[in-house]
Amino acid sequence: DFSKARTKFSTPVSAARPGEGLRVRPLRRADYHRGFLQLLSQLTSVGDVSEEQFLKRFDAMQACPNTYYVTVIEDTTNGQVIGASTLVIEQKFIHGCNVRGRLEDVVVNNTYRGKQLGKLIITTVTLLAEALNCYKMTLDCKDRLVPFYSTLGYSIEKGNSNYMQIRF
Ligand code: 16G
Repeated sequence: DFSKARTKFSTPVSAARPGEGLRVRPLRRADYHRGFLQLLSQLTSVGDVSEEQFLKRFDAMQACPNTYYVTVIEDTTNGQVIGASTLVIEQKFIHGCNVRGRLEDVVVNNTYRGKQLGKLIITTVTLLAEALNCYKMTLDCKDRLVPFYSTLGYSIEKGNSNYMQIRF
């Protein structure tokens, strides 16, 4: 089948070569008008977020240096943000005052399936975490996504993978 053959033999996508008409870059303030929040609503509830609220949060993240790395994929043909993921760097005392990476809010517009964009955005921020000297990178995900994340090098740590929460 054609799409399988393409995946197998074409050059793998990378942040530098994400595919025709696509661009990988950090989130910008103007992305409020480029469908960033609409994209996130494919992941979970976003709520009514005004431009003012968005910019305030964006600035608050920028004010924490070396902590929030929100990466997006833009479709340059229509200027829309069609993929996103966030790397959060958590400072620790443990492991010699090391840092841990957290992979958050990964989403690819569902009309752009089959272009390896999930893989692209995750490998991009995973490499970034490694480059920033994180001793590990973690994520939580739905059961059905475990096989997918496994293909990208993530694994369930036996005895230490109970995702627990308290909601407020
Ligand atoms: C998933 C996401 C997490 C996101 C959460 C939202 C990844 C790897 N995991 O767990 O980052 O914040 O969903 O769900 O993207 P919630 O609205 O139930 O908190």
